[in-house]
Amino acid sequence: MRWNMIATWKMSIDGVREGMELLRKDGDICKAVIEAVKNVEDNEAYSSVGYGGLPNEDGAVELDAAFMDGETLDAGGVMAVRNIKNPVEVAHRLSKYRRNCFLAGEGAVEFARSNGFTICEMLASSAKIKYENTILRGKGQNPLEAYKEHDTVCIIGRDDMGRMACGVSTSGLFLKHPGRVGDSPVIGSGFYVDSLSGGAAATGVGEDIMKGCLSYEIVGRMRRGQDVQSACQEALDDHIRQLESRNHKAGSMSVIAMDKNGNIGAATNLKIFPFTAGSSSGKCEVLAAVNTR
Ligand code: SD4
Repeated sequence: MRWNMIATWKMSIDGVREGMELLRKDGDICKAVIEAVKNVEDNEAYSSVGYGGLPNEDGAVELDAAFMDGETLDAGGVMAVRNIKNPVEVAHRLSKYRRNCFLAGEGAVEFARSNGFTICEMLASSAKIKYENTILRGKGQNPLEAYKEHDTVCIIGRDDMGRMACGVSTSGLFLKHPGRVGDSPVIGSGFYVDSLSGGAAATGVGEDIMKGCLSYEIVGRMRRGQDVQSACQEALDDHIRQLESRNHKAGSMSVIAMDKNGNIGAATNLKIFPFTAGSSSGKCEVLAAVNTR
């Protein structure tokens, strides 16, 4: 089956539906991917992305996001930004430049402000309560661990002509150090897409994902002719083995990928990693990744 969109976690299902609808009407895969990611960013219920995201150790929500156009290889990202409503939109704008494509902290926020992007408080009351419960009473989500059942949103899209794009967005690890940057906005680690080969993206413990440049590794395998599912499984498995050979117990890591023809794959070292896939024919499904361990 050929798909037009693959996205991390079940939480992305409404975004994928919205993105697919837009692709049918408008035909622009970049816009479709951005709208799909924004749908997740705007939903307060998801405590790992955008509004509703859990804060860092100072109680501030700091977001990472990136965008890549698989046709041109244009890529941009924002890192550790506060008060930006839809960081993926800013990442998309930055991807249009030849220089200054990845901006961090205040410089990124200043760019967003002066270019008319919406600036607002991103700490939702639900996230503030979880923060206070954890700090004061040690209850709830474990700090500095990936989330259970949802996490970073990563979406890879492909139109029926084969143009591909990828968007990612996250609030990163709960109670992270201010300024901490995960894999998500780091090209080749959290995401990579090339319409001539395919795209891949990762979710989980960013520090461990970055050590394997996992997304680029998966796309490289597809470029060399490996099929999308075994590229996901073998890249993840080899990387975990590399970490273990240095006595490093790997944190949770899950990957999704789509090849240049719209075939999809996914792998995880979690017991369960649900992901979403959509097609321009209106089909939208939640599927389970292959566990490599
Ligand atoms: C990161 N891979 O920042 C992302 C995801 C995350 O809790 O941390 N989610 O490491």
